[in-house]
Amino acid sequence: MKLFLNKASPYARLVMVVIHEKQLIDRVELNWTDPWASTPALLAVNPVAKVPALMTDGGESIVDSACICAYLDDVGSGRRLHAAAGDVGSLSKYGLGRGLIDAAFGVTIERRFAAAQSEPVLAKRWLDAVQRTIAELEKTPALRRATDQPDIGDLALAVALGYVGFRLQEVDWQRKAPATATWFSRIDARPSMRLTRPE
Ligand SMILES: N[C@@H](CCC(=O)N[C@@H](CS)C(=O)NCC(=O)O)C(=O)O
Repeated sequence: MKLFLNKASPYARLVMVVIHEKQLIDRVELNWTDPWASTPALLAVNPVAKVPALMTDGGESIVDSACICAYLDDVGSGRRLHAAAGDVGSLSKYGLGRGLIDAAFGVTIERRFAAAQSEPVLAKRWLDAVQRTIAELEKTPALRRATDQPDIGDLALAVALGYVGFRLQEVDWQRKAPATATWFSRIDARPSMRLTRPE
């Protein structure tokens, strides 16, 4: 398999975490790619010009981190990470984790590209979403139940929170959400998280 990714992308990081959790690292060739450069190699796999994008051994491309994670869960080994039918709790966490990644990434991109001097409207909106989501995590213990067997929802939330700490330091989320920070630090100590720190 070939994975197109970059080092800062939280979407690509979630895919890498799943690759490690499913013991697939030796089966994946990593293609470090700047999606904004829209290279022909990336466009050949993903016309949307985004990372992550996966080319399977059979030559089929799978784009979007959620779809790639679902595929890797099927072809990897070990414990299943995606929710069993009817596991609403896992889907709740997964959706919230993905939403938090979207919001934090949206703020980062809006800030990078907006021409205006003042705080851009979209960045303000998405920053509010980041803060609301972290407050929700903090007041909902069921979303951060201690576990040494994290599922895809736990991993997505942890990656999202790692990205907020990496790109939106002014949010200072660990001080505002101490219970969530304690939960996060346990998951963040896993090899899959340590091996995929954003830079
Ligand atoms: N929904 C996609 C989002 C992927 C995404 O937005 N990736 C960013 C990098 S973090 C990207 O490639 N952006 C380039 C662009 O938006 O044109 C996923 O889950 O994989």
